[in-house]
Amino acid sequence: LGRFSWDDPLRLSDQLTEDERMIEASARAYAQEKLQSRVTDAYENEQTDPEIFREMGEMGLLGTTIPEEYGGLGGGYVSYGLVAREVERVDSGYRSMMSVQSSLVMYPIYAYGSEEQRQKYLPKLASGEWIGCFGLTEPDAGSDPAGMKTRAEKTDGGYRLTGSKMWISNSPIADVFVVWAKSEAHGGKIRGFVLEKGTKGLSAPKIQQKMSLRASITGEIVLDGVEVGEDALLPHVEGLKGPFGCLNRARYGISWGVMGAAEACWHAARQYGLDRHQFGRPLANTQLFQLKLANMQTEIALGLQASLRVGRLMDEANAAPEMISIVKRNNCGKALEIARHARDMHGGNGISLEFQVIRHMMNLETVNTYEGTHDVHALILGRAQTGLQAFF
Ligand code: TGC
Ligand code: FAD
Repeated sequence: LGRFSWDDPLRLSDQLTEDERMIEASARAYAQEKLQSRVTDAYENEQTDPEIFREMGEMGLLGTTIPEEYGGLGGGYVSYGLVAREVERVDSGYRSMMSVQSSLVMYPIYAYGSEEQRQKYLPKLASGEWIGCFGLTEPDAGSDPAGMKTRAEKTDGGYRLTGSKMWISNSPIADVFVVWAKSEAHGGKIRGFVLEKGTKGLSAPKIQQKMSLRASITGEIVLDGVEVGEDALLPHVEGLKGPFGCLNRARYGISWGVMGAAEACWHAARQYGLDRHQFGRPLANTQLFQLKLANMQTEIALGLQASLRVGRLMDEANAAPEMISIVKRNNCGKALEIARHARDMHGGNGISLEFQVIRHMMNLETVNTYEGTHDVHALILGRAQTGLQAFF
């Protein structure tokens, strides 16, 4: 008979390669030693430390899947997922900072950029010297990005961009802006542009009073007739498949990340139940408490197996976007439910930042919404099995 570990019930760690285990261990060490100690203050005071990008860069946590010649790690998608899980075990906001940089900024420059763009931007993004952001969502175009109003007009030798982007992670501290706009010169098709901080007409005001993801700064991107050269255009993609190609990777990473947040909540609830006594016995000695722990353990073990399967298929270049919708939707929804139960199992203490679980719970509200809401992914999966489009 095989052994059973309560915290790795299906023995995920046996399914990893030696390299993957090493990347996992170094991401865990960094996250626990450097991030865990500052997260409560960062969340309470709504502060994002840009130094974190440099630290992650030094640890090789940015651009995990980007080839080494551009400063990346040259690793696979399972490694990327493991990094996301370790960082989000501490905070979804820190994982957001990492995944925007890796999947939404470095990936499109690598996959759709010219050789000059790759050389210019990727090494500095990999080291964390430059911070990137990704502007797709607009005030009136969230779940329906095809409805974007931002446009690029042709000028002599380049483009003029006008419009605004909303809810953009990292934007107020970003050096590099990957922005999607409808380009008149390309028949109104959506094209990607790489903009730089300091360009006239480009600003990125911070969004205040967020009650979720407070350790990760979020802002707008205002494009007030921003003039750029031809070299700002990402030459190798057009249409919505450009941003969606990036989102596939970020959504996949999120499916691992949220399992890290869920594990943190589960472990905290278990420990609290062992330590806290009511009615003359530990809370963990009650049937209801154990039922909730068993549910958490089961959902996390299954969710991780599903993400591992999709990751292996991504490494074979054989994963379909619908598979990613399954794991993004399931794992976010389950992680949020687990965080809410963990909050309840902590009683009154559960509402204090000191006990961590309410922070994860609040964060997971965002993660369940961004990168395609829980319901939008249901509609993607509904369309794939009925052939019927139910978005409109
Ligand atoms: P639809 O007609 O389905 O597709 C239009 C074109 O796009 C292609 N496509 C994809 N390509 C690659 N991967 C995918 N997953 C793709 N999905 C669609 C499709 O083949 C087609 O190509 P072509 O060549 O035929 O034109 O598009 P639709 O307008 O009907 O879209 C429907 C819907 C709802 C699926 C889609 O718009 C959607 O997923 N909405 C959600 C929007 C979203 O996820 N936004 C995320 C913004 S970024 C963000 O949240 C970052 S947070 C990061 C952080 O802080 O961690
Ligand atoms: P809406 O699209 O208005 O949806 C509102 C509700 O209506 C949801 O429940 C949704 O499921 C539902 N709904 C929508 N359409 C349908 C339909 N057809 N049928 C049934 N129900 C429907 N975007 C970026 O581009 N870059 C970023 O870096 C980024 N970072 C973010 C960071 C944070 C903290 C947050 C909160 C968001 C971020 N986003 C980013 C934006 C995010 O992707 C959007 O919020 C998300 O796609 C949902 O869009 P929306 O907010 O406009 O909601």
